[in-house]
Amino acid sequence: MNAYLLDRRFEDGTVRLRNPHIAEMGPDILYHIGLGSSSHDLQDMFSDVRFVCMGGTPRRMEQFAYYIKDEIGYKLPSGTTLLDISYQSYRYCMYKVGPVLCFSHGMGIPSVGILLHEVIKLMYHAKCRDPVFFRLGTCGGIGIDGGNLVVSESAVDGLLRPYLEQPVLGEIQRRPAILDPELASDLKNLRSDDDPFTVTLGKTMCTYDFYEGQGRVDGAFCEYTEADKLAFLQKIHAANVVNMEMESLGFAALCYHAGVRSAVVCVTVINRLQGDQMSTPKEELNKWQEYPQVLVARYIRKVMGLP
Ligand code: R2B
Repeated sequence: MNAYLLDRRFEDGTVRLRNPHIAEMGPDILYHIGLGSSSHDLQDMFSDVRFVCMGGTPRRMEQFAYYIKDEIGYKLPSGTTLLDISYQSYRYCMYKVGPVLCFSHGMGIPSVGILLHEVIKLMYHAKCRDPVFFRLGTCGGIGIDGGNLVVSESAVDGLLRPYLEQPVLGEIQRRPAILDPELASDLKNLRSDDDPFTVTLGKTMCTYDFYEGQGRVDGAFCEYTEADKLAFLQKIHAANVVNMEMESLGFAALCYHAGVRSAVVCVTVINRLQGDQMSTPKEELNKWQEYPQVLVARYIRKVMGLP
């Protein structure tokens, strides 16, 4: 078994829930994704899922669902379109394309965390085997120009600490934010020489805020200088931080705790050593946001044995 997983899941690859209450409970309502263990036959609907792909916005993830459909040659019955399975929740979107589940996760650790609790339980109820989770996102590069990919080798918080902290019952709970190193290196190796992007493997700083939390000087408030900001960015760059975003710490910590292999692939939309403002034209940004999808689709095709 993959060393990263240790004994956190069952021998047959199904998800071992680290919550004794769920088995004792009656129906389990997956409130934010509009599903439930008694209202839906989750095993029938989802047991074939092998890849769970998440990204910030519903539009991008709908687009990814159609892209992966073509990439894996998944045929929809004629005259039909993909349906947002979670449309009743009005929180996250969710599309199923054969063995691939696509979700939007919103912005920040709390949003991705709520989704992960419910998707991990979904994997458990559906008895999915060996699911692999991906976050496909955007980020600020540290020393990397816009339009390039970063595959996170690990996630750290704004103090360079490699774990997720949150108060639970009045005490601080700490969970290590560990990503699967083998998966990260497989993804990096899938870059081809014709690609318009580079792929860097490195540490990702995950923050609780986009403005002051990432040392920007263009928020509504700022109590430091441009020089202070650059000194901080250079300091974290020297500690091998190559990008900044707002979900990887929660994503890595919860997937690792659940015994689910996971990877974070983000496209840089700005080089933070050169500025803060997002001035790249929309069309170019849209093009760049397809790059994580290209790499993850290649991985999925490879695992599925597609040419
Ligand atoms: C990247 O982009 C969003 C902020 O604009 C946030 O979700 C992130 O991590």
